[in-house]
Amino acid sequence: MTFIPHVIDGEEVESLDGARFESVDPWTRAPWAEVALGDARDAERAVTAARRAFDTGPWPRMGYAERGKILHRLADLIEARGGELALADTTDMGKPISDATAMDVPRSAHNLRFFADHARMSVGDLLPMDTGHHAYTRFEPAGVVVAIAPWNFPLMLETWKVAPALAWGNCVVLKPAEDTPASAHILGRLANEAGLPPGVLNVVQGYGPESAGQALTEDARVDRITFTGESGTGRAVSRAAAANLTPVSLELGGKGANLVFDDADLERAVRWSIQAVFSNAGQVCLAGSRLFVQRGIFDAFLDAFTAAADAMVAGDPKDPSTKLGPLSSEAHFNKVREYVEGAVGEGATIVTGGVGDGWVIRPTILTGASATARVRCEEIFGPVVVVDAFDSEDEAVAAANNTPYGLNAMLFTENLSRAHRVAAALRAGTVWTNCFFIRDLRAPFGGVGDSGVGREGGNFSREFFTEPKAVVMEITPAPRA
Ligand code: TXE
Repeated sequence: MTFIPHVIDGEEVESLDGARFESVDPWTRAPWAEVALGDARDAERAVTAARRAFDTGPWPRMGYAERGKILHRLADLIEARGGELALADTTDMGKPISDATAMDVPRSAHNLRFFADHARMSVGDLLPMDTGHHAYTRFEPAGVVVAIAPWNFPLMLETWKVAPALAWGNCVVLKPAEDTPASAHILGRLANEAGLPPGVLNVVQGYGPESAGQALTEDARVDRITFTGESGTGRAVSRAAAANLTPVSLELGGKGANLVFDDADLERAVRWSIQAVFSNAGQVCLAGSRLFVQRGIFDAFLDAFTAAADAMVAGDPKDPSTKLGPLSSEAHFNKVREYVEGAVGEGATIVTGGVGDGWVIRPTILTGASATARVRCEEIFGPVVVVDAFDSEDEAVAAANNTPYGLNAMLFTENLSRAHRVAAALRAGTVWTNCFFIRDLRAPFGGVGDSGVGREGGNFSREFFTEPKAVVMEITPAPRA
């Protein structure tokens, strides 16, 4: 069986106590790899390596251009090894290989290229003062960054965190989710090959609570923690970080609203709405899992939406024609299945969907769910959508905002004023109008309420991963002649 080690201080290593765990392929439902099971001592070893690399190594002292060259080389290697990386994520968590190849891998390379260039071209403020002084800003690396990643977009979210941290001169300890160790390990290996000095990017495998993940959040030598995962876990990470006053960036769960108005382009609204809730088998924090459709087009929309959902090819994620794979693990499959099976008792009608082969849940569309139904209120993280009709714009906005989450929302309309009005009224970190998932990496990304704390992307990543320093200078007046 394949063995997946840690990558610490430039070396591929076992856990100190030699412990291992198995990674299960959710399609075959059989273990496919043995993984080093990191604990607090392995986490401690990785932070020590990162600390040394930061305090005494060349990485934070290099110019942006030189660092950028190495990060671009890493992006080249990601592209060259795209097939292996895509297969790693597909085998670990069941995402369709076509998505991993067309989306996750190119976006991961792009994350590195974008942040390498962004850091190099970034400009700070220069503030001429009336008092005869001037002030300017230096963006100095924060130090040791811990990046804790989830399993739904393994490589893509890991690079989203690692790239800006490295580009700004930090040294990183990455802990991938226990369900998806493989692509992070390859990333660690490629980082060595690209020429990152030892200790600059360390990958510690293992679990979160009372294990490697938690130990990383409690280590006082860590300067920043960036986390993506469940909102409850975000609270635990935040509590641990507070003990050391370590700044955190938290990207948490969501229950995205998708508003389709009468005047929407129906074909476009259906196409994006399908993508929004069924891509990656709905295991997307941004999923548009609450769909509100204006009454005038409700029936026409629901017919077209249901037909498109039924047409999604479900099955073996390694088959390039598959659009919907299994859920990431047995535990997660059981959790989503319980939501679907419980929905009817909560007043819902299952328009289409239900349990498929193995750990597959087919695209599931529910109508009529009660106001307090769990399927309406909780993040399911599966291919399940609750659909409701609405009459007025105000009613739709109020319904969309009726959630503790606020990661993102979508709206479909051809009315320009309404598009801007509703985008402004929605309580969310990102609003997509007539599209979904399109990102400019300069834009802020993050959520309000239970969806997170802070923003990343472009200058927002710069603020988080650096210690901005103000330098104030007095300009001596010219001596009198
Ligand atoms: O997430 P966790 P899980 C949601 C989704 C899913 C649920 C559970 O609803 O069903 O969360 O998924 C590490 N200290 N999302 O269990 O537990 C853990 O090892 C430090 C939403 O995978 O949040 C992993 O690396 N680290 C989501 C990472 O945190 C800890 C993406 C995420 O795990 C830790 C994934 C601790 N105390 C799931 N506990 C999104 N918003 O994108 C866990 N970890």
